[in-house]
Amino acid sequence: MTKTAFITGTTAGFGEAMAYRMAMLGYRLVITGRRKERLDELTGKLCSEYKCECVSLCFDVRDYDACVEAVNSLPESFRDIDVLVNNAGLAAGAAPFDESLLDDFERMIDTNVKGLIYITKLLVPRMIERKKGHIVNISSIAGIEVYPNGSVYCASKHAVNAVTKGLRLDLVKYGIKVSSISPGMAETEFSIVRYHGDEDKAKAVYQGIVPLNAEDIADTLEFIVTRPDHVSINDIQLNPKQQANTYMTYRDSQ
Ligand code: NDP
Ligand code: 8X3
Repeated sequence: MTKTAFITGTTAGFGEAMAYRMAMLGYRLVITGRRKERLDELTGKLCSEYKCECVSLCFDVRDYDACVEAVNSLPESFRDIDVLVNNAGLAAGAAPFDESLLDDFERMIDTNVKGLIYITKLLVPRMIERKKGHIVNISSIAGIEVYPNGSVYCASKHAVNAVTKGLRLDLVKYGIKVSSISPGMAETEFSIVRYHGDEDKAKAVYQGIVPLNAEDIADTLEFIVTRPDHVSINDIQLNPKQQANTYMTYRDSQ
């Protein structure tokens, strides 16, 4: 029986790579994001290259009514979600708290925390009814450690970890697994978004190191969802070899 995965934020980075990987593993897919052209392109490739049955939903996870409308629009055959990957997220800005923009703080909390909660709240009831399902939240090393100039991004990922642990406690009785992946520095569109489109600043983040890439995260998701039914992976934290923690990175030029 074909399983269904619902992945948020598939128009770039980790989400896109995880969509391809889940298609390769034979899943039927619900892919989401705000950029319709990218969703259409990805849907086309998933269908033609992997013969994947795929539905794309274009909406903003910060907008609860849009989340409801999107989930309600799913065809019946896509409503039983076996794996939910809460991936959509961002960092906005990297500055001391007092110099940061309130709007950036709100975007991070609304996307990384409230968006994850909205989607999970909408999809969990059917998992409970079916007494099966697996939720994989994309957290971050920033959910474990706090670094200078990252207070609210780190707060958002600490919140993701609290929600992950709370869900695990509340859903264990239904046989639903709850996991998280906590990557360190990975080169995607993440830093371009964080620096508000400044590509030079984004590139500098990875100067002198070999960062993680989206395939590394897809590998991690594959490991998590292919364990035997009795095994639940709580969290996998992975870093580039040159990153010791959130603020100690050994660069080639050093
Ligand atoms: P990218 O910027 O490459 O991708 C982010 C994805 O999230 C895009 O598909 C984007 O789609 C989607 N997204 C962002 N905001 C919204 C929104 N409001 N509504 C719907 N979709 C949204 O970043 P990554 O792939 O690197 O990041 C994915 C996740 O991994 C994030 O949660 C991030 O915090 C986390 N992470 C990233 C790390 C890194 O170093 N790259 C390390 C650790 C964790 P669209 O713009 O089309 O809406
Ligand atoms: C992104 C990882 O620590 O570079 O979540 O901000 S970090």
